[in-house]
Amino acid sequence: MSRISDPFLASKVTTAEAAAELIGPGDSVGISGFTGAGYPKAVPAALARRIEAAHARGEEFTVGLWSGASTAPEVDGVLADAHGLHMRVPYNSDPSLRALINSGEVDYVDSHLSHSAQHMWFGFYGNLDVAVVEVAAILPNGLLIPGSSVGNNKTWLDQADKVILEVNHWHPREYEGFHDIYYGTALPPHRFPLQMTHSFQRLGDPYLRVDPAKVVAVVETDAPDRNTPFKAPDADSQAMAELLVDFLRHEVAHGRMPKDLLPLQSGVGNVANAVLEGLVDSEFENLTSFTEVIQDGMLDLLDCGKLRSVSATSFGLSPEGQERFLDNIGAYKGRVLLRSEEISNHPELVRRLGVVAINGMIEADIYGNVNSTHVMGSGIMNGIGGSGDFARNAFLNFFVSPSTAKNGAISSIVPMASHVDHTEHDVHVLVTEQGLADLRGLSPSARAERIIANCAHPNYRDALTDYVERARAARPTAQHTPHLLDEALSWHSRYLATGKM
Ligand code: 0RQ
Repeated sequence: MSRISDPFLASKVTTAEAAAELIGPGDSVGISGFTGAGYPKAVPAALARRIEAAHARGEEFTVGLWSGASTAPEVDGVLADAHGLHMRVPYNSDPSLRALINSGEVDYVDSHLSHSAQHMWFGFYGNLDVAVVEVAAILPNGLLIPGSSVGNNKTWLDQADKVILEVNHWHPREYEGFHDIYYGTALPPHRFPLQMTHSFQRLGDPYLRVDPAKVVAVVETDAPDRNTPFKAPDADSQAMAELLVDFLRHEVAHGRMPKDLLPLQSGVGNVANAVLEGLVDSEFENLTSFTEVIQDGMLDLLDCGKLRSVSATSFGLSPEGQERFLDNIGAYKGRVLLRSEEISNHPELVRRLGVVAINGMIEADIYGNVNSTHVMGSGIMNGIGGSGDFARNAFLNFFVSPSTAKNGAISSIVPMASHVDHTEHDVHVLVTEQGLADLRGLSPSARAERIIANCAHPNYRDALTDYVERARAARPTAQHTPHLLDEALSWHSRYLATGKM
């Protein structure tokens, strides 16, 4: 059955190659896609081929790439391999592109995801020349049924000079009704409050809108999302998940949270998934989620009836999870909503709803500053993503990581973080496989003692304690956050000196 019911837009159907011809050197291109879901499957690859051909003729050809968040090898990977990018915003996790960012070839603007749309409206990123957005179908009236992610699609469709649509037959037509697209955002000083007091409340419509006059091409595809398989949670992830779920019990017992908890946000990855699995086996019921990405663990919680509803901006399922979702799609309707990322991650909503935020980290220092993004202070891993949107405004936040990295060669608890994404003022609870440190209400010195005792690996505890004691002794009149500046960062360079990084 045709997925393109609008006759005018149907007249725009063409090939990916012809569509890619409409993107020129120096253009800024806004694409759909978030955590490997809902990215365009055909046009970026055709663009990469066009760029490679131009380079072979000795012509310069790069574009700026704006997305929702991470995409897939078919977008960031092929464009990086073609050396076709000069700028990337707001998030990347592709290894080929990471290498080009870290070598200085590509300018990367690693930004809070809730900021990325408004920074575009404010004009901080310049003009958006082309949007390439994947959808599930086009209705007779030209409205668009979004696909497996929403991300920044609404903004790119609104703001781009030209629009290329990819209609992907792989997405279920039954996606209609799974989305909530809010068109009420305005620029300051004309903003209204977002009237949401429950995490599953709708603010907008199920459809994306596009001005048909801007649509220059429509390309049909039938290709799956990236759908990366999950690793089974390892012993460390399970240990962290148990500590975290126990701590939620402790909070309920102390009357700080209702027994059905508060809306949960969980970052992507192994530990987050293990926490969700831990909740499946727990006594908690009637849960809600106000998050960014729906992973397999969320489906498990929905399937067992413990999770009432989930609000997010994207799926991030394994192939098995995807199959399970498609097989039972009717059972998820009315319990899953995908929204634009400026809403899924909105600070106003995260604060009002009282979200419990769980995110990974690269390292934390003994005073509670958290580094989510940089290895050894300089090279970027992925980006801040939504972690700042959620953590800064959460009712309660957790940062989780194994206590060591690189097979124990480096401690994830260090005297001074080599880069800070979440400051000591924002961070509530640190969790490693060694234990959990509740930092709320503690001074920096008390935090240092608790983090070293509870979270640091035993191999590094004495050295960290020795550091704090010597720092205290060195400057008796500067005891608030004692540091030995010349030594603090040597914790990182010691590992660099091994030549393994
Ligand atoms: O490197 O892949 O080369 O082996 O960092 O680390 O332990 O596999 O953990 O996959 O959970 O990622 C913070 C990166 C953790 C992630 C981060 C090295 C380690 C490995 C990955 P290799 P792990 P995870 C909402 C939330 C920011 C965005 C965010 C992240 C690699 O959670 O990107 O929170 N967060 N979004 O070896 C040197 C250390 C290290 C280290 C880890 N101390 N020193 N290397 N590594 N710790 C979702 C979105 O926004 C989409």
